Amino acid sequence: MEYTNVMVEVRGAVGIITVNRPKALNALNAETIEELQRAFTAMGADEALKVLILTGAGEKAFVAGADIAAMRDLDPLAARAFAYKGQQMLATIEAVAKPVIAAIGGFALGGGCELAMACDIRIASENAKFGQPEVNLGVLPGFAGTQRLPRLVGKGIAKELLFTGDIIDAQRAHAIGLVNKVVEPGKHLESAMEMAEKIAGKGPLAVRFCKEAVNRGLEMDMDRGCAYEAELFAIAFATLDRAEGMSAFLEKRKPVFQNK
Ligand code: DAK
Repeated sequence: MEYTNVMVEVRGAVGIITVNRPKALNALNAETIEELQRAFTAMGADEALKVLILTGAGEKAFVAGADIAAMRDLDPLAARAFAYKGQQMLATIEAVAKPVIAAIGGFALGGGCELAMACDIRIASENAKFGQPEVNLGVLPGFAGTQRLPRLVGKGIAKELLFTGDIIDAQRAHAIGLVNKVVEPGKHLESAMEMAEKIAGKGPLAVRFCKEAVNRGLEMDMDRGCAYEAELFAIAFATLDRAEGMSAFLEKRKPVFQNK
């Protein structure tokens, strides 16, 4: 598959997707969004891949936001098409049936912060910076930042960041729960790989059901969420991997999961 703004790489059971426009700090134009959509759809459907990592090329940025130069002259209809493209791409990341880890070095601003929030887990380098600076441009976040940020960090802190447009460092992002882990400068991809390989060794269907249970369950009340979990638990009992996992434990050996 041909890509211009994105690079894809496979390392064992891990697929790495890199936004590759370092001269524009990996800002998202329509072509990049469309290529990310294709890359996540293709790697999401590849059964050999158990975990995906999303990162940005160069040392300065994960993604510095939507491409302001490309957005400036959009008419309302083109802006709507751009919004749909972006929303569809983030929905694809969220729905892909395997974990997606964002490995963040440098700026994750605006659409870049929203992209990171659509991933399941965020690992940041100490030099990473986060923010929703859209109010500086006279707009509000358009890739669901007003929805995902409060769900991750709570209403009060989300409003502070949205209203002020402040840019925060990796330590504060960690303290408020925006990122899972902060690592030495430049080690974000390595650390994401380590976590990806650990997850790739687990029962892939069980991991997939965990992602589905958390994502869907959070849209439900507690009773329905628990009922949904019970349904997925029942389905897990129909898998070969469940039988293998339990037998391996009782036989004191490592399980060999088949994704079946
Ligand atoms: N778009 C386009 N180009 C960008 C960019 C961006 N977001 N961010 C940086 N660049 C470009 C710069 O123009 C510069 O290009 P050249 O001048 O070299 O050609 C190059 O990258 C290097 O940037 P700087 O020279 O500015 O580097 P500095 O280290 O001085 O500053 C910075 C780094 C990240 C603080 C600064 O570049 C900056 O403030 N960038 C803008 C950050 C920002 O405001 N991001 C939010 C963008 S708004 C929507 C959905 C989503 C969105 C909107 C609508 N719909 C549903 C319709 C999302 C909106 C956003 O993300």
